[in-house]
Amino acid sequence: MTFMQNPGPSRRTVLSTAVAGATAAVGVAVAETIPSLSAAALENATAAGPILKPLRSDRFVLLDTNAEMRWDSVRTGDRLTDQSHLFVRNHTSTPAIRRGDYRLRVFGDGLARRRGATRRSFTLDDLQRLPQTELTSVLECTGNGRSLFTTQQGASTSGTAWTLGAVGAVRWQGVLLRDLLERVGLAPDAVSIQATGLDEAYVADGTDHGHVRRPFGIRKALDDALLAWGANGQDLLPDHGYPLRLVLPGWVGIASIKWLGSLQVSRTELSSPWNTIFYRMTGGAYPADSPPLTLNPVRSAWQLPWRATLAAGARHVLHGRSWSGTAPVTRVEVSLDGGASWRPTTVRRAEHRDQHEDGQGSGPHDRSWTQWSVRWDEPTPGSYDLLARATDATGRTQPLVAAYNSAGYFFDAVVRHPVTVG
Ligand SMILES: Nc1nc2c(c(=O)[nH]1)N[C@H]1C(S)=C(S)[C@@H](COP(=O)(O)O)O[C@H]1N2
Ligand SMILES: [Mo]
Repeated sequence: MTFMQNPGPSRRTVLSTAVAGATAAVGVAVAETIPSLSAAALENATAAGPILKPLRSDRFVLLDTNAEMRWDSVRTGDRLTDQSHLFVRNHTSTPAIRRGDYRLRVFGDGLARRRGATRRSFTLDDLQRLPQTELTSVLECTGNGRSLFTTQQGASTSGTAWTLGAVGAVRWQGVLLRDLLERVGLAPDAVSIQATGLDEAYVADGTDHGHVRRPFGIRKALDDALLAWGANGQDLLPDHGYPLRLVLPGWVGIASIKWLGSLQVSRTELSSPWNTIFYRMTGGAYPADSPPLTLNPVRSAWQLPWRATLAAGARHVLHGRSWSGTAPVTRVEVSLDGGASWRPTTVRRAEHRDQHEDGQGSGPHDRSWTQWSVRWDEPTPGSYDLLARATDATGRTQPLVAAYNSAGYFFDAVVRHPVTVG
């Protein structure tokens, strides 16, 4: 997958629009929802907690050091997920990092050997002088939907018991990793890059695994990997990686390392516990050497409370969203009778195109989720399971049963969403 020429808006138009939008949006968000996190407060922050942003109970469900978005709080008009509503997955705690102290270190034997000084430590100002890019992607935890292995398939797993809310769609602002690597210089035989976070070391069951980090291949690095300082036109919130995070579009959430401290570029394959122990399939029918997980599967959710009550005899329009790590979702069918019969939905693609400042990298990528709706006229009283099944542009779809694995990754089965009509 490469970017293609795009005769779309000029780079200046795109960026000045984005900056103007950002200024307006930040003012609103700071005043209304995050009063304690003004720009000044971010610079002077000293305290760190598991999660710093407000977590209203009508928006989030708290799960240990994590928080998931409630699907019944998603409004149809909101195509993207505001950071104030975005799920948080923290292995430890959100660190307080001052913009002025921040440096991204780039090192390793996969960098070209050059005479003289090569810049290998970047401030945020340095990075923001490189060509800027905007892209939209769905950020989703590998374990999203995990609790459904238990509630729907009667199997027990380890890990955070998410329902379906460890997901959001975000328009990111940043610099493509390939633009940074071009400037630093890449060895022709570089194969692997390891991204490491600045949050504290992760200790589990008495084992210190070190800083959260995960390697990825050079192909993804040179394709669409983004170093992001902005989300939907605002600075990243501390919980989402301020001042800089990696974004690997379409890939499992763990690949998008927050509070990015360093990138090790290597001529040999790198590894970390996050691709050897965690985030690969174990148990069930999987072989012992199942590879590290990369692309997310296809999933769907209804914008309804779990066990929602709907009025009998009324005319309803039900809404939901579907997404896939591989390609846009193009078709969604639903069953309103527990799977006995299926009908098509009306789908609305969001059409978020990438925008690259130098005009060269602008591409036809569109990796946001797909919104859909279906009418349900005059249902009769009773208990129902609502089912939604999405298919992406490559033909990948959702099975009726998700493949069991002991860590509960990739619950991609069609979910049976219970509602009562009364
Ligand atoms: N440094 C660091 N990066 C991280 C994590 C973390 O705990 N530390 N969690 C990962 C996981 S498992 C997920 S799903 C996403 C969640 O991103 P969010 O909290 O911004 O929604 O961040 C990833 N990046
Ligand atoms: Mo995750």
